[in-house]
Formats: sequence, C-alpha cells, structure tokens
Amino acid sequence: MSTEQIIKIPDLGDVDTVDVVEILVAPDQSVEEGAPLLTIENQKTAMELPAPAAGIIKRILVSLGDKVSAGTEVVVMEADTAAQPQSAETSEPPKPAPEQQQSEKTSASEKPAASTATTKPAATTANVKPAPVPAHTGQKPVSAFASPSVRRFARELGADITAISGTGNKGRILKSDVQEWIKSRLNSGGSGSAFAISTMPDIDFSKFGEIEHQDLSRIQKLSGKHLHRCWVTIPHVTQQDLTDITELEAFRKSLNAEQRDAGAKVTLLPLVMKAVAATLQAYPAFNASLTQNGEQLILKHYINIGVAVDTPEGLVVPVVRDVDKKGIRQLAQELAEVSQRARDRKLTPNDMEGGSFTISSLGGIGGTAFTPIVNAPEVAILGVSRSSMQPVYFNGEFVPRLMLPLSLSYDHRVIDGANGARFIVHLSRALSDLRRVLL
Ligand code: CAO
Repeated sequence: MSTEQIIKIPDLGDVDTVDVVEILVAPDQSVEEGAPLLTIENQKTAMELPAPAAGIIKRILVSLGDKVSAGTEVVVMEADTAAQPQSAETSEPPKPAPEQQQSEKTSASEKPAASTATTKPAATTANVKPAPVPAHTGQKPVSAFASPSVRRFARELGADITAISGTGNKGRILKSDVQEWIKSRLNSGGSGSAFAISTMPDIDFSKFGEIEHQDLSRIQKLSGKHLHRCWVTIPHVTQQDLTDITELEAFRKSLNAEQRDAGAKVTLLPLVMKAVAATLQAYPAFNASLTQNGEQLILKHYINIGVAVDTPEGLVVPVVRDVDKKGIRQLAQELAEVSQRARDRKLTPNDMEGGSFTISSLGGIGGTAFTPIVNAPEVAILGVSRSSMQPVYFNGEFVPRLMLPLSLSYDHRVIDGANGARFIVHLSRALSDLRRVLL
C-alpha cells in the first residue's frame, strides 16, 4: 500500500528562512526511510531533511537556492506504508556523525515521525540524522553518505561529494576524505574526466629483483618540476628537418684553422645560434611569450638564447644575451665560458634568466632526432642532433653531403603548423648558406 505525502519544512525555531543548498533526490527515485532529501542551510547551521518513510519521490517543489521557511512544501513522495518503521518510541535513535559524537545529544524523540505528512529535522547540525547508505535501487545514488558539515565543507572547496569514497563507519565520508580527495586532484591535475591523470602507484620493485635507491640531484628535482609543468601545460608540436651544412662545416673548419692558438674553438653551436637569431627576426612570434590570460603575445625586441648544458648535476640553461648583435667568435667565446661555469657549478641565477628562445644541442653526443620540451615562458625550442654524411640526390646523381637533423618544438597555442614549417625552412636555408643571415 502507498500514500502520497507532501514533505514540508518543519519548525525552524528562531530561524525564519533557510536556503536550499542541495537537492539530494530526483523524481522516481526510491528512498529508504531517513534518507536525506534536501540540505537546508543558513549562516549558522546546515541540516538535512530526511524522508519520513521509505517510498518513491514524485515531485521536487523547490529549486537550489530557494529560500524556504517553516511549512514550505518541498517534496511530494509516495510513501510505502508497508515499509514504514515502527513508532518513534521503539525505533533506534539517529546515530551522530563520527565527527559530531562529542557534542551530540540525540534522543529517540528527535527521530522524524514517519507517519505524518511533515517531518521535523532537528534545528542544528548536531541533531541532524545522518543519511543512510543509498539503497541498491539500480538508480545512480544522488546522495552521498556524509554529514551536513562535511557536505558543506566539500561544497566550499568545490569537491564533488558523490565522487568521494568514505572511509568512515559504513562508508561515511569524513572531512579527511574530502581533504584527501582534493589533495589527490591537485597532484594529478585531474579535470574530472575519465582521462584525468592519476598518480603513479607506489610499486615495490624489490619483488622482481635487487634494487637500490639513489637521490636525484637538486638540479634534477628543480628542473623535473619545471619540465613536467611545461610538458603538461603546453600543447607541443615537433617539426623535424634535415639541413645541408656541408658549406657551413667547411667555413667552421676554416675559422678554427685561422685561430689555432687564440680564442675559443668554434663549434657548430655558435653558427646555429647566429642562424636562429636571424630566423627569429624573420618570425618574431617564436621570440615571444604568451600572457597569463592567454590572450596576447609579448614580442621581445631582444634575442637572448638559452643553451641547454649537460652537467654531472643535471641539465642547466644559461642564457647568451643579444645573440643578433654578436659575432661568431664572440658567441663561441661566451658559450665556452658559460658552459664551463655551468659544469663548475658557478652559474648565478642572473646567468639563467631572460632567455627568449632555447637551443638544446645533443649533436656532440649522437642521435638522429628528439622532442625538445618548450622552456616556458618561451614558446619554441630547437633541438640539434648529430650531423652525418648522407647521399643526397643532386643534379641527377647522389652526392655526399653533411646533413644536420633539426627538431623544432613549439607551443601550438601560439604557432600554427604552417609557421612552424616556415621557420624551420628559413633556418635550414640560413644554415646551408650563412650569407642569408645578412639579408
Ligand atoms: N653534429 C656533429 N658533431 C657535433 C655536433 C653536431 N650537431 N655538435 C657538436 N659536435 C661536435 C663538436 O664539433 C665537437 O667536435 P670536435 O671536438 O671534433 O670539434 C664535439 O661534438 C663536442 O662538442 P660540444 O658538445 O662540446 O660543443 P658544442 O658547442 O656543440 O655544445 C654544449 C656545447 C654546452 C651545448 C654541449 O657541450 C652540451 O652540454 N650538450 C648537451 C645539451 C643537453 O644535454 N641537451 C639536452 C637537453 S634535454 O635533456
């Protein structure tokens, strides 16, 4: 047997009006006796309005944010009279939430009267009956098992209470569960989608064989955080090219032959820096930063190139300033000096700031291509791999040419693919014929 009941806001004591801050049920949903229907709240207190009996919700008569007072009709339900509990005197008193046990004084008389059309929640949070674990109705439970104070806490932090697993008695969600949930979301950068990044599980590798622990260096820890942030926040595209540096290498060798005993040896890198500077002048968006609101580009009228230097402590990126204004010998000298200071751990913070573009050269080591990570707030980075002699089809025959692999990564929010390709083609031409740098 079933009867339709209109649930009203009970006597609120001294309080005139309260806000409806949560609607915890939906039409056609089955509820158990005592299941929370709404959360109502004013400045001082929050409370749940429990179902007076088991039954099915027919209509919700209020909306979120509505102001309600004693006697306001809020929910219509069809109560299953066969399932109604025993009288208030004989039923178990409501259990306080674990975090409220110290202060609560509950009594059987505070239990909502199931046989009346209106129901009377207690006037303070301390007296609120906890919501039962949702019944297995086959419907997605709208309600989570948490006290009003925990719900309020979750709401204030923007946490989705229905997504939180409770570790309290019978799965009750505690304040600490909300805090843990927020913490894990912050760590994972979770977006709430099914593809949110979860943290790596802590694996006991000793199960599979002998292991040892090694501390990361201070530089590795610092650069690791920076690289991670760059990788997850910048949509990267890497454009590859292979450029003919046969003439450039001949020029480099002649430069070094000229200055056998004086000055720093000219490696490929100063020549690449010079060609990059000319290309940045032709494509200023690559020598820029995105404003924090993502709505403007800050174009820099200086060309300061950071150079990734491999040191025993880890990767550092000292900056060579005004590359466009300096000659190749001076750049070679500065590069040799700054990379030595990097390896001697003598760089100052000033040496590493103010870069507008970065070059990472692994050519002295080897490899054919890689994906350099954009060094934010810059928007592009050039990776240089090892040059090698390759057969190139030219004028009807294969000729041996020295080919240099380039890998240009850029921030796709700022640079589109066509400009990425134009930049690398321009750079490639400048490296193939350094006279173009003068244009
Ligand atoms: N192809 C072929 N040979 C190359 C080359 C290339 N692309 N680049 C350099 N070489 C050669 C040099 O000419 C030199 O040869 P010789 O001794 O015969 O003249 C040799 O390799 C060593 O050069 P180098 O690497 O010491 O000098 P450099 O000016 O090219 O680079 C520096 C300086 C500081 C960039 C480099 O030493 C370095 O640390 N590279 C690693 C950067 C890095 O770790 N990047 C990764 C970042 S992401 O984790």
